[in-house]
Amino acid sequence: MGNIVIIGPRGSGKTTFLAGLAYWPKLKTKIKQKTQLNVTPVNEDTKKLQNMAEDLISEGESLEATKIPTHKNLPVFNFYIELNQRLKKEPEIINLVVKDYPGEIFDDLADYLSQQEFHYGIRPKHEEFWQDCFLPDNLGCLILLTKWWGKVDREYGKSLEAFINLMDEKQRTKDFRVAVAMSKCERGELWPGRLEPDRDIFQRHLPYTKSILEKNIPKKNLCFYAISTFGVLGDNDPRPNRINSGTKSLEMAVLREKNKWQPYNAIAPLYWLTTGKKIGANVQ
Ligand SMILES: Nc1nc2c(ncn2[C@@H]2O[C@H](COP(=O)(O)OP(=O)(O)O)[C@@H](O)[C@H]2O)c(=O)[nH]1
Ligand SMILES: [Mg+2]
Repeated sequence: MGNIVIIGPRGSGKTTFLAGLAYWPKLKTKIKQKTQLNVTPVNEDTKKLQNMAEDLISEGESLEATKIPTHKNLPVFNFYIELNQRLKKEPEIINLVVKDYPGEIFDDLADYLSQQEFHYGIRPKHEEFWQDCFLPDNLGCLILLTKWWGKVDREYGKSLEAFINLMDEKQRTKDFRVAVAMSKCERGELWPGRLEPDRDIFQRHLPYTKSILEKNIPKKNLCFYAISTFGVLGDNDPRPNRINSGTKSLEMAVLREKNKWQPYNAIAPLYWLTTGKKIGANVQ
């Protein structure tokens, strides 16, 4: 069993990412026919997510509760994943258990750092989530980041510094895997950098954030990814499979062509977080 959590700012695509995974068995595209992957939603929360996936992805609906639930009544998503890799006779099984933390948990990290610097002893907001996050049976977390311009490098860096302090305090610095992903990487400025996100996305656009992570997390426990739940229109058609919905905010988008839907790189970060082994983005 691999337990992980997903954190990231509000609107970074966390819930949509999980909805994409839950929807995988229902996906009817060419790519699905040559799939190496079987994903089965196991428990009620995950089946509910699967039922809502189409609305979440095509209509841009939000699953998030208006009020932050406590960590005890957060939905827990459980996926049974079979991965058929070439040259291997038996499929590899991953029993993934994921919690999708509300965006506020990440967004409030920066406040915690500034308070802590001035008033030693102040406990972070959402302490119970951080305790839950660093429980010993939790293998690691997927951090979804979504912006790359202006002051955001500083902001992300500060938030992650607070995150690292908490990880340290809970004595998980040595054995907690951290996968940091730029989400929605079908966006034109990011797509060419997806093959080496470490260098071409993070080093280039978020060097401060990257340096904070690299300074504090052992190399074997840190990995950078580019992912996109919506993906592009085809292997030879890099146009984003997305329409900006525009009604709510600039960051809101919906899927453009359902029958060409192919998420990009959903499995590699989950696989690494649960097994510590790397696979390519082409395993779909
Ligand atoms: N362009 C693009 N938009 C996405 C992608 N994934 C999610 N979104 C959009 O980002 C917005 C926020 O997504 P959501 O999953 O609710 O974010 P959360 O707050 O992190 O759970 C929604 O409008 C989604 O449709 C993606 O891969 N590409
Ligand atoms: Mg959400």
